[in-house]
Amino acid sequence: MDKYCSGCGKLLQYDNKDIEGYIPFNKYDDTNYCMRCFKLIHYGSSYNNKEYDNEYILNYINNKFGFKVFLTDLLNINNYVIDLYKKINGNKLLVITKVDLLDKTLNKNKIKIKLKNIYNINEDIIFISTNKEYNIHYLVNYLKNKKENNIYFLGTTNSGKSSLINKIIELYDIKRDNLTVSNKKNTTLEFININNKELFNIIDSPGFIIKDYNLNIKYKNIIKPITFNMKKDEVINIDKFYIKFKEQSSITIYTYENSYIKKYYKDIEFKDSLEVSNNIDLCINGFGFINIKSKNNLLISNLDINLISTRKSIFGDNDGQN
Ligand SMILES: Nc1nc2c(ncn2[C@@H]2O[C@H](COP(=O)(O)OP(=O)(O)OP(=O)(O)O)[C@@H](O)[C@H]2O)c(=O)[nH]1
Ligand SMILES: [Mg+2]
Repeated sequence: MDKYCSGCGKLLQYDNKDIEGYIPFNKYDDTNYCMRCFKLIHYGSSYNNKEYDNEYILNYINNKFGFKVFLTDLLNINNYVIDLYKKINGNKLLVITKVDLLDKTLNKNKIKIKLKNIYNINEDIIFISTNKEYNIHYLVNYLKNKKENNIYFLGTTNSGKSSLINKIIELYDIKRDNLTVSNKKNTTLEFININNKELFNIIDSPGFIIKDYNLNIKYKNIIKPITFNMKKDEVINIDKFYIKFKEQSSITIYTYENSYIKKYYKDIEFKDSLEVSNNIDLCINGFGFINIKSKNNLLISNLDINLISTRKSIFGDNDGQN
């Protein structure tokens, strides 16, 4: 009988070690995990994964009945991610994960209202933290009330889908091996059905992939907003990229706190430019966002312009602080 990896969902096989689902023949009967998951779980390393493209996932999901939960963390909400969310048909919910990473002074309720307005979201939005078990029971009860047999957990890679499902398995005593979780992209490789008597049928999924800024940090820290006053023609250097402000403005950077930030006048070559209006967020996929208060003309260096999108600020005029 066919056997599937409990961690990533791939069909287990002992024929080809270069193909996913591989497990040596002598281990086949004793384990429920493929070699790749074993390495991810124990050493945090793995070989390259095949990626399902976003269209495939959307197509698959849009042909299924059930309730759909879309996960993303706050720093990764941008036009590209919301566009994917909007392409999901049927009843759905937006879940903002990893709120343990948010500075306590950020007002989640205000952010929720802003997000709904800016991105025109009619569905509910729920904030959770799997690590801190924040709102997990609330979310499960919310989903129970939907009275659907199948609940699909979708979202960008690394948004925390499998971690959340593992937590639900633990809290509701569901008899099931843990799904594989890692900070690498594309950990889950298939749609994985978790049948159970305790709750609804849970389906994990391969994450959507979005081209993003490769922020080279190992551990993601609490997001502490940092504010600077940029003078006319001043340059800010964040991690590997530079932005020059043609006009004076206050700016606030929302990213992981150990990103390297420096400010100075510097004449370097700027390839790209971008005009922005008052009080916008400059979203950089995979990095976070920069709130820019005053209308500006930005010169940008060493940053792929395709990773950038702008929106009205999610913090309004008072920075969303309590
Ligand atoms: N700080 C924090 N980190 C979390 C939380 N939930 C998950 N993570 C981390 O986020 C990373 C990705 O988690 P996964 O559960 O593998 O994400 P996924 O959405 O299943 O990813 P794919 O399978 O690649 O689509 C891991 O390093 C987790 O430890 C959370 O509540 N707080
Ligand atoms: Mg996963």
